[in-house]
Amino acid sequence: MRIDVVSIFPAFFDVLDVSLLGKARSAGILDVRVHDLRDWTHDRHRTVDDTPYGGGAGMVMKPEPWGLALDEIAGPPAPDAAAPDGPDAPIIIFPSPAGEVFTQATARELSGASHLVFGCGRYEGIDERVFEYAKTLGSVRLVSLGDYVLNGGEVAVMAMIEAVGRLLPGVVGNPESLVEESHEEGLLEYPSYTKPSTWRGRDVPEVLLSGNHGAIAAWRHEQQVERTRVRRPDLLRETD
Ligand code: JEE
Repeated sequence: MRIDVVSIFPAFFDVLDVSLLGKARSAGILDVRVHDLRDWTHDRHRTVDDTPYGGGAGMVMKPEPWGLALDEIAGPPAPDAAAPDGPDAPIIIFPSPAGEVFTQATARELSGASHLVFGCGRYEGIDERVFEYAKTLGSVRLVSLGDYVLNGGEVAVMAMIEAVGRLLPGVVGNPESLVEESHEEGLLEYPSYTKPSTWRGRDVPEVLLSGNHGAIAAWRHEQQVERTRVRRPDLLRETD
């Protein structure tokens, strides 16, 4: 999978080299390229923002650098109007507090693509025409990491790359853990323990030492349901 990231803070993404995904990159499963939006400015101050039409607080990202960056990275607009939803068209993702919420289902959808382009906004966001223009180059998604306010798209994109990257074949070391994840989907995970069996006066639940695999599976499932009921009742309501 090819991933392009456009940001005014490309150094944010340096940590991708040291995480789990660093291995995927060196193994050739993931080709991540990070670009500085200011490379597509032409004025002395490499300006990427301006005041909002209609007034209001803060600054808005200018459309021109974004247009040039997207042309170069996502390919120029195809003469064929159908091309943006073709199999080779990239998925262009803009993190936004006003986007659809990013979930494991979103990660799964994105993990099936061959080319993702992430556009990281800053300030109060990006001129709305950039999103419309991006639709001529690929399939566009505005995605929010969750219902809280960040200062820009970078942290959200980092989370999305990690969530998508670990679904690519050959990235998570143990494919069994992905199988188990899909098994108990929709429930919180069960509690985990390792050695020693007693630590600071606290014992590991006896059933886990019993060797009774049926009893262990039943106990873990029960723990999952109870934790979900207490912490995330929204996950138990079928229609939500
Ligand atoms: C992209 C700029 C900062 C702060 C105005 C008005 C918004 C933009 N889950 C998530 N939270 N925030 C983001 C996110 C934030 C971004 C950008 C993503 C680009 N910013 C910014 C404040 C505002 N506020 C009242 O409603 C809330 C706009 C994000 C993701 N993904």
